[in-house]
Amino acid sequence: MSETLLYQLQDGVAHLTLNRPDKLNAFTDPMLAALEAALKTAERDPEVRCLVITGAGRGFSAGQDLAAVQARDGQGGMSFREHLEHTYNRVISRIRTIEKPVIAAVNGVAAGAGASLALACDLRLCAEEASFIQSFVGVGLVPDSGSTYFLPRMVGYPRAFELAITAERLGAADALALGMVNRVLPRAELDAAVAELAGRLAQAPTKAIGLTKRAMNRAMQGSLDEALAYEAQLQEIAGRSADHAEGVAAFLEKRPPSFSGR
Ligand code: LHQ
Repeated sequence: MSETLLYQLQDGVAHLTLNRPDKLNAFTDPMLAALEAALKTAERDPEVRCLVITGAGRGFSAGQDLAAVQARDGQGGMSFREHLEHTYNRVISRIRTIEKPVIAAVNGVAAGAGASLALACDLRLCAEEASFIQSFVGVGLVPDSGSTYFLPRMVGYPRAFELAITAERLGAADALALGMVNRVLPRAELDAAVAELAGRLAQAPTKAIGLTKRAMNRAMQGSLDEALAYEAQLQEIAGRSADHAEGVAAFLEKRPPSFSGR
């Protein structure tokens, strides 16, 4: 896909690897463009039924490449709003709207927009040496790329606010205790655990999982009444899928289901 973003499809799982290991996978514009393109490809490809995002080397991502920011400032400054709208926001929106599960395999530090990217994924499996830093305040910025949305919803307002204004480095075990991540594993076991989960999800009823994601995203935004009505609407669609019929048939026939993703 690009030098800075590797893309590999294997057994229904699209692997997206941020690939600037010497800079802890800090984001540059070409890398963000490649990430957006990769997400678009994965969304459109019916062979893809699960996505995994990870980082090459010892980091997940250190967020925006600050050298690139400085270089741009030297050329007369930049509009942060336009930059976010054209790059990060598109990536984050795509992760939330793609109706396939997205796993962040957090292999190391996730800082600034790198932390936001990890938080935007549906599931987070972390290495014991992984950590999360809301680094934005360290460079005089507001948390962006979705962190102000996801973090308070995950850990509650008081802790989220504290993390945002202190840029405290949160280790994997603490992130687990706060409910920010799903599992923490020794680094040597992370890849196998991610492969097992992704493989399982790639065999699961993709339609139902996609609609579950849509429903929960909607529920996080609206009222209970809206959530109940929207669940009913989406269940109407899921209820007509081949995988629903297969799941019911398999249960009644006392055999394991064979889901096709349709
Ligand atoms: C880096 C970076 C980096 C460049 C490590 N850039 N080189 C901002 C602006 C515009 C619009 C959009 O939104 C944003 C959002 C943001 O993401 S703001 C937050 C940006 N990120 C940060 O402030 C984090 C900066 N990095 C760090 O604090 C540390 O590197 C952490 C704590 C992540 C890791 O520390 P260490 O494990 O001690 O590694 P290191 O600092 O030695 O870094 C290794 C190399 O990576 C080093 O390069 P070098 O050539 O000296 O070996 C760093 O300069 C480079 N690097 N982060 N964001």
